Amino acid sequence: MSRSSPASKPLKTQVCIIGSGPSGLLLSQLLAKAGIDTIVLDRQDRAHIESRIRAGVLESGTVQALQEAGVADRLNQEGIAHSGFDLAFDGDRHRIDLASLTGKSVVVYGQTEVTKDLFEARCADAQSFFFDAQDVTPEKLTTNNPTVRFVADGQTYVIHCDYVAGCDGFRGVSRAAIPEDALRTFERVYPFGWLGILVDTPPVSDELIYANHQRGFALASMRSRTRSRYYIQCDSTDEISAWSDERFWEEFALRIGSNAATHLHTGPSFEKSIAPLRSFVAEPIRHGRLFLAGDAAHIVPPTGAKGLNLAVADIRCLSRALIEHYESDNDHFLDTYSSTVLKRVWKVERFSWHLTTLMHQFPSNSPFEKRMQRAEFDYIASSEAASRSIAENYVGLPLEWED
Ligand code: FAS
Ligand code: PHB
Repeated sequence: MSRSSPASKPLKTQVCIIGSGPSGLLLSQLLAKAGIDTIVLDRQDRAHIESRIRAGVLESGTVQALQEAGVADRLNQEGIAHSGFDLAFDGDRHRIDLASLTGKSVVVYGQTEVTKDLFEARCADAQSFFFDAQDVTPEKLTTNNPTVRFVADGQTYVIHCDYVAGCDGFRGVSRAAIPEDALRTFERVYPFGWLGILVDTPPVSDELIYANHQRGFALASMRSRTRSRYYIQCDSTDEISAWSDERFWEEFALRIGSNAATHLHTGPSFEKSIAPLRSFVAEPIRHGRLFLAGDAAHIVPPTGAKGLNLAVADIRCLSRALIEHYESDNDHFLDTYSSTVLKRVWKVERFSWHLTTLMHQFPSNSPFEKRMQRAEFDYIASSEAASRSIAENYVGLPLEWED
């Protein structure tokens, strides 16, 4: 099944969106609400995209964007508001009280659910999708008539459009369509990964716990009050086959701290995956009529729970810019999209890099650097100002246009 729209649909649209992850789906939803026509392409099918286990924490700005997009009914019912989270160091715990430090909270609701809610809305709206699209090739991007060529059902199509939104993730084709001499990239690959599991047991704690232990990082998260999401730092060369549930539980219990471990409900995992950690930014994120958003433009290590939230922030800016163009013939926001979005992206990259550096065991760290990590934890635990800095980044920085 590669198309959900009748073959008679013209292959001409206002905005061609490459990628139907959260970025592409939210963009098509926000543009549709403004009467702007889109075609969405993905090289996978809907079931595959909905099955990917990714993020779990939504900033208030993300919740607001999903509510404005009209896709937040289930989120409002099932999302769990969290007014704080714990940082732990070798068993010592400090709660970052988001509500008292910022007046805001975050909501625990899986990216899988966000994606399902967006697909429901887009399909109900007869969105033109092409799934299993292969050889997707954006062309003529520096002209006023860009095209996107692709193959589906064995046929070659060419979409003629006004703009192309590159929402195709880190390994997509959009960023690759920008000539090398027009693009700069910045990258930090971390010397470890995250091994994550999903298990249908009550979470070890009511709130998230980020733990730095001498054996490595661990994170206790959740998807609901009966479904837990746990992570431990692992070697970047680790294989899932080397991690039985028993080995995972033993390691997780040690790292999360004895106090928390007494409340740990183990059980059989039904999802287990290893994600590499990297920081990555591409500059600029516009090339002619191509605009990059989400993971196509940047990657953050998941320590700060920012990947999905950053993608949504990009789309809030890109949708506003495109709507201003079509409704008011005003290209100011399109022309400033890259500089405006990247200014906030770098601030979020900094926070995610900082929390990753603070909370993980780095093989190359000297005893002095390990002491620096502990000293920073003790400083955060003893300083309202330092805790507030963590808190205001965690709940989400304002969009640059809100300043
Ligand atoms: P996505 O990668 O989600 O979507 C891109 C879409 O483009 C995909 O559906 C893909 O099939 C499609 N595509 C790719 N190439 C294409 C092509 N050539 N043609 C057509 N379509 C193409 N973030 C957090 O906040 N917390 C987390 O815990 C967390 N964990 C993560 C774990 C993993 C393994 C990964 C990879 C990411 C994780 N992230 C996490 C970040 C993640 O949530 C992303 O930020 C989020 O998915 C970004 O959404 P998109 O920009 O839509 O990109
Ligand atoms: C998750 O629940 O998947 C999650 C939560 C917070 C993070 C990363 C992942 O920082």
